[in-house]
Amino acid sequence: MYFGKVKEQNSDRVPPNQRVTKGWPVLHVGDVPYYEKDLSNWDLRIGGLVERPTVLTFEQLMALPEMSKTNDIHCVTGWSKFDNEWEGIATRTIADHVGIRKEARFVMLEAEEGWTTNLPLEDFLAESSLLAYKHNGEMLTPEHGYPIRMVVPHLYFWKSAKWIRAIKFRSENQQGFWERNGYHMYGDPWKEQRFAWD
Ligand SMILES: Nc1nc2c(c(=O)[nH]1)N[C@H]1C(S)=C(S)[C@@H](COP(=O)(O)O)O[C@H]1N2
Ligand SMILES: [Mo]
Repeated sequence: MYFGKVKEQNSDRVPPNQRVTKGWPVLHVGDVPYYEKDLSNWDLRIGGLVERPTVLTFEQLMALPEMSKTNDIHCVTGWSKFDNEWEGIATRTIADHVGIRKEARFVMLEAEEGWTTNLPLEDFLAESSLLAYKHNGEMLTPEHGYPIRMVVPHLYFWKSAKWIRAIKFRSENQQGFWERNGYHMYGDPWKEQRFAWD
């Protein structure tokens, strides 16, 4: 049977105006934090509209059940990277640990140096969302978010905070760093929601 010109491989996996990269670009504002394996001063604060505001040490976080997910990521600057295997903690596990109150509708993620990004609670809790510490079998490098980064693969990758230090549950949707600087409040790559006016 003849199907005509072979369809561009994986074209249904590439959101509009993205190109697939094999490498893994490093993208952020500010300085990379280097912990030199000493995480004694590191913690993750989980608060806002929760039943049990919690501060987790790295060890306490590692004691939570782990999971792995494989997915594609899409950066707003135009690159996509396929088949990233992440290991970490399901956001659902975090949510159960602190007990999210019913008024909570949105989440603010806070990283080192006060960098922030916002997303709806539903997207934070999506089955594919996780707090990751490994990528393709290796601990994250400092440049890619060591010790822990957020991964929300179904939104543009700026929602996936590297060096995450706090998760705050909110009733209102507030702007994070890039959202204040003209980027979209939601950031769906399939709808090309790059900028506030998209
Ligand atoms: N803390 C922090 N996280 C961040 C950013 C940042 O500037 N600071 N940039 C975001 C953007 S725009 C992208 S595309 C991804 C890049 O992740 P990578 O460098 O591991 O590819 O991190 C996201 N997370
Ligand atoms: Mo990005």
